[in-house]
Amino acid sequence: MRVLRPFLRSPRRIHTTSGLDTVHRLTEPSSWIRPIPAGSLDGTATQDNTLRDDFLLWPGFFSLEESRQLLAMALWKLDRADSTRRRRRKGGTGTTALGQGDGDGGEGGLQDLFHGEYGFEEGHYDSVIHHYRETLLSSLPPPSSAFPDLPSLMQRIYSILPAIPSPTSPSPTSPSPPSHPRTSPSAAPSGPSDLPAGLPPRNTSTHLLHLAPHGEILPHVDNLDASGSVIVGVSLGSERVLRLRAKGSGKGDAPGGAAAAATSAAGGAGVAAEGAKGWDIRLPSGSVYLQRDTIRYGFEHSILGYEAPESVWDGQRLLAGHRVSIMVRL
Ligand SMILES: O=C(O)CCC(=O)C(=O)O
Repeated sequence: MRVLRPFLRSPRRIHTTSGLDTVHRLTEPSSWIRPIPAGSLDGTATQDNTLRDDFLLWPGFFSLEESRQLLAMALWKLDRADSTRRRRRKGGTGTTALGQGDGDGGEGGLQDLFHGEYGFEEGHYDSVIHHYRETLLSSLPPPSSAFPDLPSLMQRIYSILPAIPSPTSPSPTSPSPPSHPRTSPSAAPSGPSDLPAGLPPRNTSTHLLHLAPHGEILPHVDNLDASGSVIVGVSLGSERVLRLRAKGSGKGDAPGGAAAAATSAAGGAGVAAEGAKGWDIRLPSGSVYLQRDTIRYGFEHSILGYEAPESVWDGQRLLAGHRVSIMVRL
């Protein structure tokens, strides 16, 4: 039996008056979601109603001002974990030029918050993710005028998590600390669920991920040992395309976890694999998506590079720029 999900009945579901805050689904027509191959409406399992709630998108979950606060907090945290920026601060050699890529992204892209050079990880040939910085968010920064509403904004993100992990979640009570969602071990927080507003609920982990304008994330399934059946992503900064592709439907795919997916993705995430079935999802700044169960385990997800043919939407190429995601895993 499926668990009753609080986000379906929560009054917090509606946050703005823009109309973008309504939830979009893979199973319903949406200007933010397009099936692959292009024009197909029967990609693998669109008619399968179990997918109805296994991917949800709120294109306008956060307003521009709210997104600005979240991004300011995320960059503050990421900069503190970025040893190259720490070194530069000490030496006083910081620069105010846009980081690698000179993205624009318009006002909604919040590119004015990105300053100087960043210590991006290149990612090795067999890595899933390229040109990024990442850190765990285990505590909120001290109060600041740059993000006065931070606790309540974080609380809104956590409020869309289901209260109880789905029965399909693998070993949620594993005694060992969870490993990194993609690869290496990490110490994820695991506090009581009645923590003060804005702190991560029990058994969740929250990561901040800064993708450079020239970065991309190749198709993968998150590490099965590192998190359960629900993944929530908040997008801040420049727009990107999220691709969901049925596992094994791409050319050369092998069934398996992230490692197999990463290997099969070596040809590049930007190109639609022959025979791939799934969806491309446009992620504007301030949007929030949730993937769970069938989509979390049966589909690979990737963030396409800007040069990919599919990073064109309604005939216009997305403007390249920096993007930060807040990834919450339950
Ligand atoms: O940034 C995103 O939306 C996706 C991140 C991702 O795929 C990951 O962290 O494994």
